[in-house]
Amino acid sequence: MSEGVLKRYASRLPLTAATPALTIGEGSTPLVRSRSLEREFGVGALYFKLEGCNPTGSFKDRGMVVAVAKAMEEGMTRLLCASTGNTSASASAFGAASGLETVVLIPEGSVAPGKMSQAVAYGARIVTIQGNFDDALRIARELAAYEERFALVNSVNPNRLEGQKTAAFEIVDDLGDAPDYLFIPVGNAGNITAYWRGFVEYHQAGLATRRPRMMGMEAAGAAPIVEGAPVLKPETVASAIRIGNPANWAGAVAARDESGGTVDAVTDSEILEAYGLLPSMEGIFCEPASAAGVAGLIKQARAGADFSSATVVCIITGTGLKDTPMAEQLMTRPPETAPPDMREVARVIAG
Ligand code: AN7
Repeated sequence: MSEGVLKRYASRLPLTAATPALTIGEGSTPLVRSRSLEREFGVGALYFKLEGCNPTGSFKDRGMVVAVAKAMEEGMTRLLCASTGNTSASASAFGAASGLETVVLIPEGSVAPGKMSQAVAYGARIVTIQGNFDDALRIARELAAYEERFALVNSVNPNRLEGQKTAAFEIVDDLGDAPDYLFIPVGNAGNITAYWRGFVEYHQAGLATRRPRMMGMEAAGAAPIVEGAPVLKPETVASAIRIGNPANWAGAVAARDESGGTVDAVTDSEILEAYGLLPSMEGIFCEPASAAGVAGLIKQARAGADFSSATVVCIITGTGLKDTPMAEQLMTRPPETAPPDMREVARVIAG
């Protein structure tokens, strides 16, 4: 039986006797070895952490379970978040599971349809904001300060990052040590901040002999950390990381600098290339934003970086089923049709 994040890592989370034992089956996601990209790009050992295997299809569930359990403990009755889609899906699920009302603010026209369907299915109040994610997050922060009993469950909530750091623990628990490099997409920069916290904590506890270089990847049209200034109109095909003013900016910079890593940008065409290589060469179907870390690895390997004796982990942050219209980008041959006759079908296949 799935134990969930709170139970598995209880001693390393900010829990008390009064924290409800909430879980919808999050955490303990697979770490799988690459079968072709590792060889193709000359990596010593390449692994993918499949965060799309969480119950709502993204890594957000790890932090959300802690944030919602703490909100319940504190007597909050409503959850509130701004989201590019995955946070709202996760908040809505945990809200439904714990009997709390959930209000989600999402940028109009920029959320993948699967993520919208999730908020609908879980019964959230959905307000589309006539602006971008950064506008929605600003309003969510103002609203949480203005109205009592709204628990803000964006990654500005410290409990979110506490939960998300457990993915770093799992990687070390699985590999027996930290990897040399961690490639990870960066949007609001909560996840890179949380992973770094997890690796540092395990290293300090003597459970890992080293800490990875943190390799954060922003989308080129939404790369405020790379450019050193907020981006007013962020644009990228990877809607999940279409964020121009990340809330955890300082955390990403600290992770980069303390680990000897980098925050780099990958173009939409680099993202879409990795988004296509993962399913066709590895059997991993993720959403475009989730391919950004892999795109960064490919970019650096092509530029001559030597990973030949390195252990590299790429975080695959969410499932491709969130954004099925995007998969049309991958279509090399449209589906064909045939009458219900074996010979006709054989003729079509032979064509
Ligand atoms: C698939 O759901 O910001 O750098 O509102 O959905 O921690 O923000 C999602 C972000 C990467 C970036 N991959 O993580 C939201 C939201 C996927 C994501 C990120 C997101 P952060």
